[in-house]
This record gives sequence, C-alpha cells and structure tokens, in this order.
Amino acid sequence: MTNNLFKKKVLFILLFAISNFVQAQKSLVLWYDKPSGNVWERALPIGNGKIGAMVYGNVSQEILQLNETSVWTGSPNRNDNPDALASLPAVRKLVFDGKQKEAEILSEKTIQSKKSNGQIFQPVGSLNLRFANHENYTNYRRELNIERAISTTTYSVDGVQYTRTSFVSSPTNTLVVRITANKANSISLDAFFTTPQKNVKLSTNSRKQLILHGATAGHEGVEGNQLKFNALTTFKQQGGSITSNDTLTKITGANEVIIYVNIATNFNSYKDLSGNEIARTEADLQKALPKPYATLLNEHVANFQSFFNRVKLDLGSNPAAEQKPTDVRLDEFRTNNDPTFASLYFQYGRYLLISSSKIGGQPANLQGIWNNKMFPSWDSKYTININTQMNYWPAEKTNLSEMHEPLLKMVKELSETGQETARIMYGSRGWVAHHNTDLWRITGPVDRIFWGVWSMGGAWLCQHLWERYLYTGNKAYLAEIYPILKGASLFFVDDLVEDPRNKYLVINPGTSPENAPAAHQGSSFDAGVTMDNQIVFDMLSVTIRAAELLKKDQQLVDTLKTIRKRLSPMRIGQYNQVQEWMEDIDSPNDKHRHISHLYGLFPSNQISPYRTPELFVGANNTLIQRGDVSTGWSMGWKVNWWARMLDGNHAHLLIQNQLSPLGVNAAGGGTYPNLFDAHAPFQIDGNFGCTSGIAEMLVQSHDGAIHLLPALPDFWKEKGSISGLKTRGGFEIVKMTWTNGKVTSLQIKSTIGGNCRLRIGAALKGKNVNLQTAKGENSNPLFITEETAKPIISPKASIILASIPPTFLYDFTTEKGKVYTFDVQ
Ligand code: FUC
Repeated sequence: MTNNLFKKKVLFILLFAISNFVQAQKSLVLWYDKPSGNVWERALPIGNGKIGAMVYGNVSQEILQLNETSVWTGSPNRNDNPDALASLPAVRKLVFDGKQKEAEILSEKTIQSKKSNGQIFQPVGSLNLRFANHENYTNYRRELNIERAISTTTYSVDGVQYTRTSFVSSPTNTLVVRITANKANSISLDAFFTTPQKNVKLSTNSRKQLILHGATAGHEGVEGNQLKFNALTTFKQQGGSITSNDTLTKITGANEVIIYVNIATNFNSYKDLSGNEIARTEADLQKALPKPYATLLNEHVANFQSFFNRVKLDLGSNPAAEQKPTDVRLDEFRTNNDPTFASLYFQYGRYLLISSSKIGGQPANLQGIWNNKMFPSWDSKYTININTQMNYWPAEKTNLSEMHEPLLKMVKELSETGQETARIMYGSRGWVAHHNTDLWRITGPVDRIFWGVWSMGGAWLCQHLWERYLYTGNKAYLAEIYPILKGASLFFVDDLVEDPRNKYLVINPGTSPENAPAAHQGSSFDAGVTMDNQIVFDMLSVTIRAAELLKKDQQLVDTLKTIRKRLSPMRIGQYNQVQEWMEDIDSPNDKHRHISHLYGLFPSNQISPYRTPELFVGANNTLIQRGDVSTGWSMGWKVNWWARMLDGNHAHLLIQNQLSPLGVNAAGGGTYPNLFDAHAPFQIDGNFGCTSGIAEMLVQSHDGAIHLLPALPDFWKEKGSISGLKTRGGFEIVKMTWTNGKVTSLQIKSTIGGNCRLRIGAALKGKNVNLQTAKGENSNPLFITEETAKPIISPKASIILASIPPTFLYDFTTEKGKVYTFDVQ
C-alpha cells in the first residue's frame, strides 16, 4: 500500500469511527444546556446498585447527592398483629353479610399493624464542590451517556475549558469524579460533605480525606442508632496543593483532580448488622485508588456494557429533533414524531435498572436508589401491590436477568419473615406478605387497613421467580425456588374459605388494591375479589407445574388442583367490563389509577384474544372506561396493557401521555426533565413499566408462542430493528428488522433447545430451518398456558375481535445454542 493510500484508509476508518461515535452519542445521551440549579429532578442519576449519586452539573457550586442502598431507618423488627387470628371469623362474617364497612372498622384495630408502617430509605448526604470565580461561564453542556454510564459537565471560564466526568464503578464499588482543565494549574476547589442526617460526625484526617460517619434514626417506635454508615472522600491531584481543615479539603492550582467516594454500612442482612462500615469503605477505596484512571474508567464501561449492549433498538429517527436538548425534546414529544426519543427512553429504563439493581445491593425501591429526602413519599419503600413488581418487568425480557437477582433474594427473605405472619395472624402454614415491605422484610399489614389488608404481595412476587424459570428453563434453579412457591400456595390452602353465597373458595378479607366500590360505603373490603382470584390461580398453577416438573409432592398437587377448580371465574359485567369485584358493582366512570383486575391481562396471561376472547373484549372496555391519563406508573402499566390488546397506536398514545412534562396532563403524572417518571412525585416504576411496555409492543411470549411485532404503532412502522430481547423458552431475538410494519428479516437463537412457535403477521421462510404450520398446544412446556374458567356472561365480542390482524403460526424444532435465520416470503 502506498503511503498516501494508507493515510486515506486510516482517515476513512477514523471518520467512520467518529461518525459511529457521534451517532451513538446522539441517540443514547441525555443532555442539557443549563445546570440543574437546586432542582433535584434536573440532576442526572448514576449508580452501581449500591452507591447512587445525582449529579447536578452546577458550575460554581457543584453537588453530588449521595445514596447507599442499605441506608434505611430502624433495625431488625416485625410488625404482625397477633389479634388478627381471633378476629378473622368475625371479620369474614361481616364481609359475607355485606357489612364491609364494619369489617374494615374492626380490622383497623385487630388486623392492622400496631407497630411500624415500615422504615424509610434515606440519603447519606451530598458531596459539595465549590469553584471560586466560576460564576461567568460559557460553552456549557452537561450530559448523561447511558451507553457508557458516565455523566459529563463541560464549560469554559476565562478561556479555560473545564471537564468533569463522573461514574460509579461496579468493579471497585467507588464513585469517581475526574476534573480536568485544558490549561495547567487551573483547578481550585473546596470540597465538603453536607447531610440532612442528624446523628453524624463530619471530619477530615491526615490523608486529607473527608469523612461522614453516622447512624440512621429510629422511626415509629423501631429502634434507631443501629444502622451505621460511613462515607469517605479521597483526592488524588496532579500539581497544585491540597490542605484540609475540620470538615473541608481545599485544592489549589491543580492540573487534574480525581475524587473517589466510597460509602458503606454495617448491614449484612435484614437480621444482621454486624458489618464494619469503616473497614468496608477503606477496602473498596483500595480497589480503586491504585488503578490508573483510564483503567478504572475502562473497567467500569466494560462492566456496564456487558449488560447494556445486549439490546439494541432502532425505531426510526428524526434528525431535527435529535439535535435538541433532552428537556426540549421531552416538551415536544407529544406533538412531534421523535422515535429516537422513545428508544432513548426504553434504553434509559435499562440503564436505570443496571444502575439501581445489582447483585449485592437491595432491589430498586420506589425511587430506585436515588433519594434526597429524609421523609420521601411513601418512605421510598417497596410497595408490593404493583410498584416493586413493575420495577422488574423489564428484567428478563430486556436481557437483564442478573438485575432481577436482588428482587428474587428479597422474595426468599420475605418467605422467611412471612412464615411467622402467616402463622400468628392467619393460623396458616406457608408464608404471606401484605402490600408493603422494607429493608427489614416486614410482612404485616401497614398504613390504614383500607390498603394494608391485601395479602397477595408475596404471591405476586413469586410470579417473578417463576417467570425467570420460564425464560431460562433452569431446573436446578427451579428446585431452589420451589419451597418458596410451595409456601406461598400452602398459605392459600389454609386461608381460602368457602363463600356461603356461591360456594366458591375465596380470600376474605380481600381487596382490589387501593380501590373501593361506592356500593360498599367506600370500604375497600370484599371477598372473592377478581385480582385475588387471579393471583391465587397463578400461584396454585405455578406450584402445580413446578412440583410436576420436579416430580414432587403429588398429594399437594392433587389438593391444589381441586382447590383451583373451586376458584371464582372472571366475570363480564353490565358495562361489558371485566368485573373488579365479585358483584357487578363497578362504575364506568371510575378513573382509579389501579386497574388491578387487569392483572390477568398483564403481567399475567389469563386474558387472551385467542383463548378467552370474551374477557379480551371486556378488558378493552375496562381500559377505555378507566381512561388514559393517570399517575406515571399507571400510564406505564397501560402501555403494557394496550400492547397486550395488540393496539400499538393506543400504546403509543400512552407513551406520549407519559412522556409529557409534568403539568401538561391535567390531574396526572408525566416526566421530569431528567426523564425520571413523575407520579408525581418521582417514582421510578413508571420508567420501568414503560420500558417493559415498549418491549411488549415489539415481542410477546406469554400466550403459547413468540409473537413478533404484536403492537407496532404507525409512528414506528416505516423501518426499524431490535436485537437482543429475550423470550420465554430461552429464546433470544438475535435480530429482527421490519419495513412498513412487516418483519423483513429474523434471527432467533435457542439457548436451551425445544420447540419454537412463532406468531407473525407475514408468511415466513426458514433459511436453515424446517418450518411447520403449528397445530394444537405448543409442545414446549415453557409455553404452556393454563385454562382459566370461562366468564359467566358472554358479550358480543365480534367487533373488537374482527379488528385483530390475522397471523401465521409456525413451529420448528431447535437445538441448544443454534441460531435460526428466516426470510419473509
Ligand atoms: C401505591 C399507589 C400510589 C403510589 C404508592 C407508592 O399505593 O396507589 O399511587 O404509587 O403505591
């Protein structure tokens, strides 16, 4: 090669690399042309599942607001009400007699926890960086690159360009901030901690480190001063000088500064606080400090991308919109077709899950891992009547199974603490959890009994254990989780009672999370509530299937099957809706944010256009009657429901409603400038719910087959592709492309073998596969769908059913590890 040719080739490669980089930058970056000021919901979240930080990007007064996953108030405790058992017969009788309000009043005293309503997830404090004389700046930009999990702030002062780069490294469990300038000796700053925590000591030491040591308080009678935390900030600077006084470290005239923040607690488990928070921060620091910055950064990016890069999504682009700052794009999204913004939001959900839920940390709570308030809304706990489950809807399908781990561990722990609750309060075997839990894995009913009476939290969470099995087919894992499933079912075996009105086996007292029918004098209490029936049905079904697969407990299987037959079926009511309550007392004007009786449509699969068409139409009517705009998480759930209704345009409308700045939706939620979901206030479930919904619009696998492009909206039809989504049965969509709403190419990997059944709108031709037209049940056991009892009244369902596009159904046999390629005919 001549020298010139070589140079040209290098130039070409460079240009290609740069254009790729710029492309990636544009589509997977949140960026702003103004600092956050004092607005937390403008700051940008970074985290590694243990340490979380909100980076404000302020120029002269920078704030990194800090969290650690186990910094909660209180200490090991329980909150059962032992009076429950004796009062249950009276409560049940009142409910069966139609005296729901009286039952609720009695239960407020006898079932409601008399102890704590759960503890609070709290902030550690903030690291403040003060830069003198930086008030007049130009060329400002701050961004969060969600493909690299790095936040960067750049600006110029007096002709010097400054760059701050922040990330939380998983390999070293350290928050790293690097400050550089393009002129020597330009970096001067004061660094100090502040904290809203009361029981703390701030200090510096001879190494010029900043130390924030403290203990959280007690709350609602639960002992405090037990959970200890330590935050340690360490500086490494080039050039200039470093000094410190009591609580402040000062750097003057440096060329570069690297800041390491380590945070740890003495928390080992919900019953053990014997860790050493000080030794832990020092040990983590020693993992980070010796490494050159480039190594730290590269290891961080590699670790993050080993999860993030598994899925790529292209929904089309709008180059004009892509040039604009993220807050402007958010403002315009509902009136502008900006498909890259939808894919950015989808990937942001995956970014947030990787950053807030990792092995060794706690599950993502109501705010993930980011909270600056001592008394955040709902204590930033785990509300397990929807919100915590929603956080994990994207985990398996968007190829982040590892991020599911902290939740699965929590379910195991609840199955331990919940045994005593089952025994003491209900006289039942097995275990139970109500509608909330916290770091200490409380399982008793909290808040007012109106909400707290619901006893399905554990059983719903068990569906996550089962779902992971359906995605992986891992029998050893199934054997591990089986005792937890069995325990949740045993609770129901003992707790279900016969309804004298109709002889069904029902949960009493039960409720449909947080709603109350007017006909019951506004009491939330009832028996045989639809969601209870659906969750019990799923719980018994998965236990039966798990026991059969593991060849265990035949007698129990027989019992569960007998009980399952006696559960009440779903019903279609007078407004052609799926009934929420046993009686037909729903109001078509009820706009309540919870639509719990559609649990059967999503996340469960009891309602299907192909298997239960009457219920499918009923669900459609229910969704229309409840309306679209609501709290953020409710809109996130609705994206999934409309995807399951196979209505991509309605799902997209909900995405537009959800991705509206707060205040646009009258009496509803929306999205903050940093793309955090707004209940309001910030609640992360909506982010995760919508991410799951977008995946459900592209690929579904709950209804006996892998359904490709089940709900593609007109906005994304023209051209697009998705790579890396997972499905039940251990399949991975290696890549699927589409044009004009039709799949144009497809590659599917089988990770465990078995029959693969595809449902698709266009005829397929296999390249290395023998496709058969599918008939009967899918022979792959990971796709079995359970027969639910049919509704009692059947409405005229034909109009909606006729609008469902026809599909082709194919079967082909797969081998473990092989990739199958298809063309569209
Ligand atoms: C449930 C919801 C509320 C809120 C809270 C954290 O109680 O009904 O809207 O999301 O959880």
